[in-house]
Amino acid sequence: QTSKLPKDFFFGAAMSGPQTEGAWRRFGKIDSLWDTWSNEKIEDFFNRVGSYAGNDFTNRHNEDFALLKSLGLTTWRTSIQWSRLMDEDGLLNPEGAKYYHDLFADAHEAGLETFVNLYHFDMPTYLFRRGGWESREVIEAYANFARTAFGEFGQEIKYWFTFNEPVVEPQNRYTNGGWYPFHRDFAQACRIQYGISLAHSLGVEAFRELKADGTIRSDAKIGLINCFTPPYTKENPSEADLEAVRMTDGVDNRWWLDLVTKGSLPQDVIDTLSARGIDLPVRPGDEQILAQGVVDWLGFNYYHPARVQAPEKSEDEFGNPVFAQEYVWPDAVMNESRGWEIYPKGIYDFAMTMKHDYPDLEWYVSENGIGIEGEDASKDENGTIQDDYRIDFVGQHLKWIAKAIEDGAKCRGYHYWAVIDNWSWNNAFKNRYGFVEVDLMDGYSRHLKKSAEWLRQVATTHEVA
Ligand code: BGP
Repeated sequence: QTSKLPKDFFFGAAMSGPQTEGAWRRFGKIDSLWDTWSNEKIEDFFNRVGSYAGNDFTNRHNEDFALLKSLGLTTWRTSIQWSRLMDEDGLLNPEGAKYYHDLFADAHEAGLETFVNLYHFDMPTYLFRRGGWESREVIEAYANFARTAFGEFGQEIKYWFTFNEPVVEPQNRYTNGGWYPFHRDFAQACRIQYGISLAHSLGVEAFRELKADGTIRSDAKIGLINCFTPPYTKENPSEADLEAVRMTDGVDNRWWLDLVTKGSLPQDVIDTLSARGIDLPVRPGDEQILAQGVVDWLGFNYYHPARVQAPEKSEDEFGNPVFAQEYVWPDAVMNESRGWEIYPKGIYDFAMTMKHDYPDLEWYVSENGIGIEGEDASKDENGTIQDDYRIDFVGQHLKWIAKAIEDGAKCRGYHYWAVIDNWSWNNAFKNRYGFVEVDLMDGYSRHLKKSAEWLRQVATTHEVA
């Protein structure tokens, strides 16, 4: 049965500066943590695979904008790299500013509305060395960066976001230790999550001030993007399983949802952390700062659900408290390339939670996508990648979104990650997400995959067969 999406529902492409731009140390760019970390991986450095090169977007952005347009998309999101817009003295880098003015003008010219996010895991390295999100100086530096960006692009850009997935950086850097500097320290992850919450709120405060004095256009909106992973548990859960759900939901979702709707953090989560010896570095005046964090709308990145149950051990081998343990649902359909469960209904469940708990808040799906390894092997005689699984994946998610909207969800649009293959944090170019292939062996040239024509149909008709 064909599902229909509203006429004013927008389709677009999600991207980030560090994963696409490349142009390392050009236009006055200083290093972000990704540049520094990739530097340590000598092979990638010499092959120019990393945040150095992204997907060659800086050199090809006009071609890419034309491609997005030809696929029926009307919007796109990128991030302004802090390390490109600002210098080490915290002052505007004029070359970086010109870089983004030109980029946004070209997008506009191509007929695309630009959404701007201010932070996509890309801390400037010198600020990381000064304590990162645990340092008040760095939090202030972010507020200064946000204020500078609003001042510079406030008339050009309508849709702003303070952060992409603020929960992921503390998790990947410190809870799981999978990203530089590869430590596992849950208390530190919590302190960082708290620091980002303050930075977000100061960013929103600056936005409101500059909108009130006319620096920012009057129709502009500020939001936050997060991966609000809905947690599920076993059938007939025990008290302890439900407790695992409460804390997973509390730290990953409610923390941010409360911040952006109420201007405060969930007390039950703070109390539970405190009972386990984790106290947030709260200072007098913080409550007033967090109260500024209320946004106009939200972005929701959705890739997979969380399946959690009571942990077997209450501490890991490093002495960190453990509140929940992940498990594989017996009926799970997996994307083996990424190790993520495919569960399209999760998008609907989140939509219904939003409708119920935060009924006034508008939102859009700011990322959703499937990254597959070894797509090359499926090329037909014309060299076109046969990615039917992508059609299936996106189609199913869009159908659940259509149903959610019918049932009253305030979901306004959909951005796919990543319409054009790009560089990824841990996996470089191993898993490919695009409707458009990037051929690394041929100077990053672009080629449509089979699914591109399908996307064009859907985005132009707003119908999903
Ligand atoms: C999201 C990030 C993106 C992107 C995506 C896919 O969490 O916002 O930056 O990378 O996940 O994940 P990955 O590249 O790790 O496969």
